Amino acid sequence: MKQEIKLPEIADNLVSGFLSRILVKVGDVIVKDQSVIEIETDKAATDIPTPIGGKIVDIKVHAGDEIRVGQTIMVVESDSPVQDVMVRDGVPDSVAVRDGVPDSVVVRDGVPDSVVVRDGVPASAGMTRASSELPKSVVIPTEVGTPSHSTNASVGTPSHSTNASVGTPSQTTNFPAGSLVPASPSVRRFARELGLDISRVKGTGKGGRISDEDVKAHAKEVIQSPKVAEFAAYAEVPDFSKWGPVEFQPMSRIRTITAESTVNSWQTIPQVVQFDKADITEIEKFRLMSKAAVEKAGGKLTMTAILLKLSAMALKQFPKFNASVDMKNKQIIYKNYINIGIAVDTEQGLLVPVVQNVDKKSLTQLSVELNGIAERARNRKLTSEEMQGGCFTISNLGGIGGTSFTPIVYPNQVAILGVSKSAMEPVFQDGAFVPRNMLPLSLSYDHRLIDGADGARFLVWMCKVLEQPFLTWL
Ligand code: CAO
Repeated sequence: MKQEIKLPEIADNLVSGFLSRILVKVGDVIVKDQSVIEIETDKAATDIPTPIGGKIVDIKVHAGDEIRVGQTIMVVESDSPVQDVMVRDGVPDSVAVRDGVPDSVVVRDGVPDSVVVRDGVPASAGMTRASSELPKSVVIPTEVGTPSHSTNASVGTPSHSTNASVGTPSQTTNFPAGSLVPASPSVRRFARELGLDISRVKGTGKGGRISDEDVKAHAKEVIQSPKVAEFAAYAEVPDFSKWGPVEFQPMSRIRTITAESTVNSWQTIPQVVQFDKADITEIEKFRLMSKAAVEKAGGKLTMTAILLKLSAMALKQFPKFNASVDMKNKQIIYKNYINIGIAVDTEQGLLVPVVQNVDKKSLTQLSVELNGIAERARNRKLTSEEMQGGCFTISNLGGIGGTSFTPIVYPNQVAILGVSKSAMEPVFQDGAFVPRNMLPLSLSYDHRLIDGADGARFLVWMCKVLEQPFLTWL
């Protein structure tokens, strides 16, 4: 009996694809699930399997054709009835899959041939169910043996996440790598999306069959692993005592939070740093002149206090910098208040207390408040309220030294101002070199929201206002 093989559904909302290759010819005897053509979409190149076996009597399509879902591809002489085949993400529901890779896909360097890679990033890379549903502060480590194309969450992340499963509870591998794991393609796909190695999942079904629930249970186990919670499970460290004496010190709470927060930022925020230098010669004269008056009020008029004041003005001028990116709901949250975090170096580590409503306070008030929170931070007297609600952060390392650095944007903020040590420099002005006090600034920002031109404008504005503060009167 002659039967038609049609193009099955490949992925959600995909109605057609381009035929890149025909993998069989008229007269071939094919078996069920054998790949017969290769379809290319804007996402990937995918092998299409036949839902029935038989002898090919006609091929209705040509390489280069655009083929629509449901269109007849070929005709076979077969006794078995055609069953619907669902192909999603390149994995037909009935194709045997090893380690998340369909049997029919050639794998080179860990990347299946059929995955289109652009600029070193698989075309399917992006926000996954896994990354959008997981708690913000927890990173699910990528497991060893998971094909790199399927681990969206790991694209562009530091390499420490690539062998993260070492030492996690999922160490108990149920199936040796390369063996056939009893799980349906949709379950495999789900595990892949979570960045999990299916061969490590314990199947609770008949004959060890793995279900969605088993994958979820495994993911939960990985997340709740104490080592993951402490971010110490990215990779097992070598035994350094092989090369010399070592000492162990448990990580403090502050160090742990700093590690978690910086990893979270580094992995979720694409950051760009803009550099500039401000001529603070005049403002420095003003600072020294006004120091005594501020001291009388109980404050210390430093460059940090001045930058607090001017940053609040800049945030009003450039509201994008006073916003947060909410990828889950695809929205930008603009704040109508201005709270600025100040990085404080303490013996226990870095703390970032927040000065509230900076725009509503005078320079003297800010100097007093800054003095107070920096002191409370160093004496470990900050309340949890004083550590919350920051919209933007200033990190001034100029009291210590250095010519420039690249601060890391705090999670849920979009920019941070780094300040290095000011110094007298020869500046070419009106045909001659003149000594000017120059302050190096670096602005790290979240490129998801802020474009390069925005970053440059913000910093140029800050420099201008530091040079001529009366510009803010206009
Ligand atoms: N260039 C030159 N001198 C500077 C300066 C700069 N950018 N910033 C501060 N100074 C000077 C101050 O004027 C002060 O000099 P005097 O004692 O002669 O007046 C001296 O350095 C010390 O300043 P300070 O630290 O007491 O006060 P501050 O308000 O400038 O800074 C604070 C407060 C809390 C920001 C700072 O003490 C601090 O902890 N800095 C470290 C921040 C940090 O660790 N950042 C890294 C975080 S990771 O991104």
